[in-house]
Amino acid sequence: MSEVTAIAHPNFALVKYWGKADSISNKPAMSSISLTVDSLTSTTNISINVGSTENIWMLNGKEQNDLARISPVLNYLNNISRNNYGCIIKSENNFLTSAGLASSASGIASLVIAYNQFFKLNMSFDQLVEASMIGSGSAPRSLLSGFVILNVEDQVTTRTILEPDEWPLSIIICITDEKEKIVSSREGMEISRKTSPLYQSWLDSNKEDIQIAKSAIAEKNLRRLGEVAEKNCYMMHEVMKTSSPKISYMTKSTNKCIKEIKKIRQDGTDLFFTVDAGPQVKIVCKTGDRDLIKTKFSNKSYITKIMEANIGLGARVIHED
Ligand code: 2P0
Repeated sequence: MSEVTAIAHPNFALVKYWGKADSISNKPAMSSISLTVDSLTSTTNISINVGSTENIWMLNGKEQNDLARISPVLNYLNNISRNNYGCIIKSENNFLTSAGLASSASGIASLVIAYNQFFKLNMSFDQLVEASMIGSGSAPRSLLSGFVILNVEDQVTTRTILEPDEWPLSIIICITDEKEKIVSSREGMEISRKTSPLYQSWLDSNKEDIQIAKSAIAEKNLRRLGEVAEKNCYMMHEVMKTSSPKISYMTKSTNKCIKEIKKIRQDGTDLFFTVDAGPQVKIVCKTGDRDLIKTKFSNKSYITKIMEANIGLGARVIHED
């Protein structure tokens, strides 16, 4: 085989991961629930770097000097494949990289799936989870479709709770700032774990948030899911803000966007928001309400771009040659 390409979508957490239990396996300190987002894509193409044992990583067309972000994953995979080849790894995102849209989750998930296929490793699902997690604690969720739970209570388990076609929801992504973030999630969550006085209560509230979100998803109750997702989102951002140094991913534009969402809800449309490690606002709504909601944001000066998506599929191979 001369090359393999795999695709993965980012996932947005409704009950979020912010803090690690272990920085080597990169195991999250809390469980999380996400939804996989279909129109945003990371693709990774793998081929052999003929005549060399060196790995080359191209991200969005640019050769990366520093492979630190993917080296631990490649080491894990190389230990299974025991190959002596260098690889050329070409990763492309069709959306903003490192701006709070979960590009590392989809990037790593697509890399793991492409590598597994290229070297015919037949890795078990648990191994795929383990490899992905080493690269990004949220990446195992991008292996799967729909609403996904990453449970870390005893052992790590990852599974789809609800498939995309079981509850037709849409996601509207309001981009408020296209710059790459200054504090990476990895740095930020370590700062929070070590310094935020709210970190322990953030951990303690995780079980209950997971239970509420799971039952809201089972009931397909958008209002109840929205309440717990917004509460969980605010709490994560409070943990960030009370860290030392303070971490602020939300901006004035983020807050203006949230204010408009609350107004739309007051006017009778069911929707909710979530915000991750970046200033962009993700809205979850019924697919039938999507166009109406989009028009409410079409002329807002604090939004630079609006993207839309439905709930998507897990990581998969799309091409092999
Ligand atoms: C999440 N985030 O649950 C949370 C919400 C951002 C805010 O997982 O250090 O890129 O590589 O495990 O997975 C982003 O963190 O961090 C993230 P690492 P990752 O989606």
